[in-house]
Amino acid sequence: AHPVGFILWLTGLSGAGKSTLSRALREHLAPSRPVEVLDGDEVRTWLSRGLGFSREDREENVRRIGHVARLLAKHGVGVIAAAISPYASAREEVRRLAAEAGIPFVEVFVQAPLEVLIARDVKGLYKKALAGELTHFTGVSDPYEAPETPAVTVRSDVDSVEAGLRRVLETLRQRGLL
Ligand code: GGZ
Repeated sequence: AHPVGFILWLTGLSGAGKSTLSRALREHLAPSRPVEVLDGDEVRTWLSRGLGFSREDREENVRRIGHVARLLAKHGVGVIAAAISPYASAREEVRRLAAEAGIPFVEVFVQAPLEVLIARDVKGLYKKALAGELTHFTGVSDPYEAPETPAVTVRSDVDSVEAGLRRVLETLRQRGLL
């Protein structure tokens, strides 16, 4: 039978582990069903080329990701969206439009304390932001509105990728999406 499409929306700070968790989810799910990852970083090369990090541009980025996610999910794709998506209202808009289209929307909060992200700083962006060289950097010089009622929270500083993966899969299972 046709698989049920859904939107799994990963929100969290830069470096929190959204892309890593997305890849793990894709690898786990892809053998048995259509899956697509929409990663903010990658989306910004194509779909959202030219958009910056102002509130308006981030909202527009999130709106575009949400739109493509709906188009795919409508046809049975399990969509994994990974974007900082710092504004609760923008995430709620995606949720609302998904609901109106009858598409399950599952919000995942990929969480790690800012101190840990600053210490890791894989791309050196936090260092730049803290030095004042990057304005509007989420968590340092730009807001992040944590989800109040995510379907699931993954703590990337405490949980292994495996553990995070299991927790998200369990949530999908509980919702009858796997
Ligand atoms: C946040 C920024 C910024 C600023 C560049 N603020 O961890 P990364 O590096 O690889 O992914 C981040 C990405 C953020 O894009 P999103 O599309 O996820 O953001 S949003 O949902 O808010 O539209 C980060 C990098 O771009 N980056 N400048 N100022 N992250």
